[in-house]
Amino acid sequence: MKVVFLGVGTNLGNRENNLKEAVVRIEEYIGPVLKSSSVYETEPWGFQSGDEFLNMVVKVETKLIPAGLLERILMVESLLGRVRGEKQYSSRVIDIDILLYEGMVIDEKSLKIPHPMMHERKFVLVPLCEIDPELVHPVLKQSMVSLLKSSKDKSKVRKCR
Ligand code: PH2
Ligand code: MG
Ligand code: MG
Repeated sequence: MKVVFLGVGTNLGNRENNLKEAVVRIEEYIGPVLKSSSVYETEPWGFQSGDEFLNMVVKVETKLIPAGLLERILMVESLLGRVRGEKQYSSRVIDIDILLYEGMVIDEKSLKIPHPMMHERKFVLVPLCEIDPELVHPVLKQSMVSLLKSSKDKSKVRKCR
């Protein structure tokens, strides 16, 4: 069994419901959720939109290898109604990202682990710190709490439940 951290985000439709549905489908298709963070309302990062996000992080146990995990994530995203456009960033009903997979480092075109931008994003670091502040980034060799302290991200991240 492997332990993975997934970032979950939504800024369209019934956001609370989208998160709940995502967690149910993660348990069904990926593995048991060992821990989940609070839900945070966060400003769109990297693009302009009036639709704020709800973000959370879950710690999941899984038998899946990284490629299989990615496949299941894409399946769960489309099950929840995700349609992918051409733009790099746009509003979406659900986004599930692999943040960390054990201490593994993968740098392939279709799959990069750790998530290449996780350390720059408060909407990831704040919930990660809530679950496991001492968790060490396998490339940067710094804990989540130290990454958060040195983060330059000024965007708003507010705990809502
Ligand atoms: N996801 C993005 C781009 N920007 N901003 C926030 N606040 N939350 C997200 O989940 C998010 C984002 C790309 O996946
Ligand atoms: Mg994302
Ligand atoms: Mg994604």
